[in-house]
Amino acid sequence: MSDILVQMQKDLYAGNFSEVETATKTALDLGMSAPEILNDGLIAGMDIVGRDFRAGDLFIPEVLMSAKAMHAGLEVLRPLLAESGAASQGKIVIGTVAGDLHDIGKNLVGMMLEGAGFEIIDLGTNVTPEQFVQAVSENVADVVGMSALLTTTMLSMKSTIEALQDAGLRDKVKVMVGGAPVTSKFAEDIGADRYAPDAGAAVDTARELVALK
Ligand code: B1M
Repeated sequence: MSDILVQMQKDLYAGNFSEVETATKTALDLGMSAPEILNDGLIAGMDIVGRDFRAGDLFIPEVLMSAKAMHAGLEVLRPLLAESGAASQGKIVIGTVAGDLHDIGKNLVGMMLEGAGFEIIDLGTNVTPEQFVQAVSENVADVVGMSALLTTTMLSMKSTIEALQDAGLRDKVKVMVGGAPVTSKFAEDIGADRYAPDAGAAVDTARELVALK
């Protein structure tokens, strides 16, 4: 792997956000593609952070600094990942479920969907079932996408699907779920239409869901 990506991973780990931002720009100048920098630099760096967080070698303030550094790199890549001249492919309401503040994966999914030509209504993090329902109704969304990173918060996906049912909207909107603890079995169990394991798959899945409407 190139030295710049190795250094980017180290800077991300250390939370050096301006260095990560600069390295992302430099890697682009060197001719690397946005997906290569994303996967082999930023996501690979965050995987190491996740491993050491789990092992108790890193603590929340340090992980927050790494997340800030990841955001700095993602912002540089955003226009490239979101590059597309295509007409709107459909409207997607997206958010991280109630009680959950993890937004890096959700943001990445949003950027990739935007790049594929979807109109994105991003509700942010800690989104309650009621907020999802209101946004789906107001925007007449084709798909609602929910992200969860915690085993405790993924249950809110089920509550949201129930709230959509109660509001009479379930047969009008497709439901896509994702996030590290989510599986296709879980998606099926809670009555979601699809599970997408990563941001690339989310694009294909969203296309498939819109075609089914
Ligand atoms: Co937290 N955290 N965290 N954390 N954190 C995890 C998730 C954890 C696995 C770490 C660990 O123990 N190894 C663990 C969860 C354990 C569990 O429930 N099984 C954990 C924990 C426990 C916690 C706290 C409870 C810690 C505490 O307070 N004691 C706390 C909870 C706060 C809350 O949300 N209420 C907490 C807090 C935090 C920070 C705030 C410090 C920070 C978040 C900052 C931010 O997001 N702005 C943070 C971080 C950064 C992580 C790790 C290290 C990295 C997550 C990440 O951004 N990954 C994470 C460990 C890990 O996952 N390796 C961890 C990179 C991102 C690109 O991947 O989000 O998986 P990911 O997204 C992927 C796919 O999952 C998928 O596509 C994305 C791109 O390919 N995807 C979708 C995601 N959403 C999708 C939606 C779709 C489709 C695909 O359709 C709609």
